[in-house]
Amino acid sequence: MNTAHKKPRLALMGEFSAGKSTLTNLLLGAAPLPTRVTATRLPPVWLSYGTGPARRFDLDGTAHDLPGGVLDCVSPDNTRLVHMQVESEMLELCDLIDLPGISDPNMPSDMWQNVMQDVDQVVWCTHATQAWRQSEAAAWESVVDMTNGRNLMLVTQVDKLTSDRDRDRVLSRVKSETADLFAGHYPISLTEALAAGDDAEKWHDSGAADFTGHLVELLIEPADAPVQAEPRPTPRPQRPAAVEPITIPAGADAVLPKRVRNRPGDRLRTRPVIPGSDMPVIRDLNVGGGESA
Ligand SMILES: Nc1nc2c(ncn2[C@@H]2O[C@H](COP(=O)(O)OP(=O)(O)O)[C@@H](O)[C@H]2O)c(=O)[nH]1
Ligand SMILES: [Mg+2]
Repeated sequence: MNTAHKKPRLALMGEFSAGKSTLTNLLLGAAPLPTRVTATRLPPVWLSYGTGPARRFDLDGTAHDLPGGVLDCVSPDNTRLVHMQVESEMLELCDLIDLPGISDPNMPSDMWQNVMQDVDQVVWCTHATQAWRQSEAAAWESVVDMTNGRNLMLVTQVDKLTSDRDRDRVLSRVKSETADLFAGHYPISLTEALAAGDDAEKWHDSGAADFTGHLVELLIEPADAPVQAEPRPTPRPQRPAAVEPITIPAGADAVLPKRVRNRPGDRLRTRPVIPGSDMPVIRDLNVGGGESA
């Protein structure tokens, strides 16, 4: 773990198709990443705050612009890392890294492991219908000590478990098997969270409110504070109409920040915007390129 940088670097990890790219798009309130079962397998995508062009770094570290942020020509065979900049409030809090699936046979095995050296904390996405497989436990064991301990487990696609009993069973099994390995465990339906729009009750019911509340707390805690492990359930909203109206800039669909702003003791709004101009990708991954210090 490299602690010289200002903003924490949050990696999204898990098996292929667990929902990492869907979660990235949800957190950003924008959709720069493809999310399909058959989505082209991408190398790690590093997102930071800014307006600069998307770029890919090829295997020898040379940077190439990706006009319009189009990822069509990007594959693990020619690219080690993609760097994209988005003006998202989430990225004022942290850099976000969408990693390839951990046991994807089409990925060079070191593709995500190399990036872990630059990661501070992780949201682990495990698919509810096959949660916490042996391969996940093994991969997590190999990297957990590289993190700062502020890691969350997200049990995704819980809408695919149709009964409450099934959901409870999966969640309690995952919790009991990983109790000491994560600071909190949250079930979520990412598709329901994305569809919630301005409906605070649907946002809550999707699982997104409790999860994002804890995530933001972990991101804004001072680096030397003890890890806040207690989940803090968000009170169920009684009247969605009471949600504070927010002016959303044209084109921005800021799902997370809308809710974050509604939290008591709002710290996001007063936080200064730190443009992502320090290009941590290039310096810390030592892949060369024009902006190296
Ligand atoms: N039903 C349901 N589908 C989901 C959910 N999250 C993701 N998906 C779908 O699962 C597929 C894989 O998601 P993606 O984000 O690309 O997974 P990744 O490989 O981990 O990045 C996509 O078709 C998503 O639309 C969810 O919570 N519920
Ligand atoms: Mg993906």
